Amino acid sequence: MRALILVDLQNDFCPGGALEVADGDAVIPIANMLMDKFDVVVATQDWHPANHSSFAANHPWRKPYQVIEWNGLKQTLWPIHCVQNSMGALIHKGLESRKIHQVIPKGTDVSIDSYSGFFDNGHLKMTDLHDYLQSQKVTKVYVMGLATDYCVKHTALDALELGYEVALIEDACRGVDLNAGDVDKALQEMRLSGVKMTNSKRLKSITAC
Ligand code: VGL
Ligand code: ZN
Repeated sequence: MRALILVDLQNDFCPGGALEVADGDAVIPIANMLMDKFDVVVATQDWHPANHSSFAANHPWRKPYQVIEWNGLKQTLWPIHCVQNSMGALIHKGLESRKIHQVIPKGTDVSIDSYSGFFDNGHLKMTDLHDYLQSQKVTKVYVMGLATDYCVKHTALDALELGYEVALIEDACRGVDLNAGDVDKALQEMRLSGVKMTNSKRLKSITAC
């Protein structure tokens, strides 16, 4: 079985949101077009408690986008985003969300961030995503969403590590590019690790992926 993984298609990552990704909402119609073509559709949802350690506001004297060491891990500090039950955390209203079979919350633990849909950033705990995909007999995952250089990249790399065949739908991702070149670097890293690159045009022409 093949699964489409929609990464963090949430208001806060779209234009006007707290951690907006340039042109982030442009991938929503692509997701809508692709969902019917997959056996399984899952969506990850960044879902932080208000006191989350990835928020600069929760660290005295720190500003967004500074990098600190936190519990032995490098942590980029972010503006407050995707707080549980807030508007910003909602899946973008343009997404045909009834076609999503399973939503996977992540980043729920105060003390550790979780870019990947599978593991937290320390690879200490798993979300339910792997179990769910296993229960659906998924062997290949197609990854798309926000942001290319953070949650998309880590989700794709962890999927590889867990033994899935992984394809990135390149035109259906947008990145933060905090430092110019970050997105290109992320794409390169994925490619070198074994993630196959594809695009929505190619997938559109086939009835079932
Ligand atoms: C993300 C930064 C912080 C993402 C989530 O979805 O890529 N980036 N939280
Ligand atoms: Zn986050």
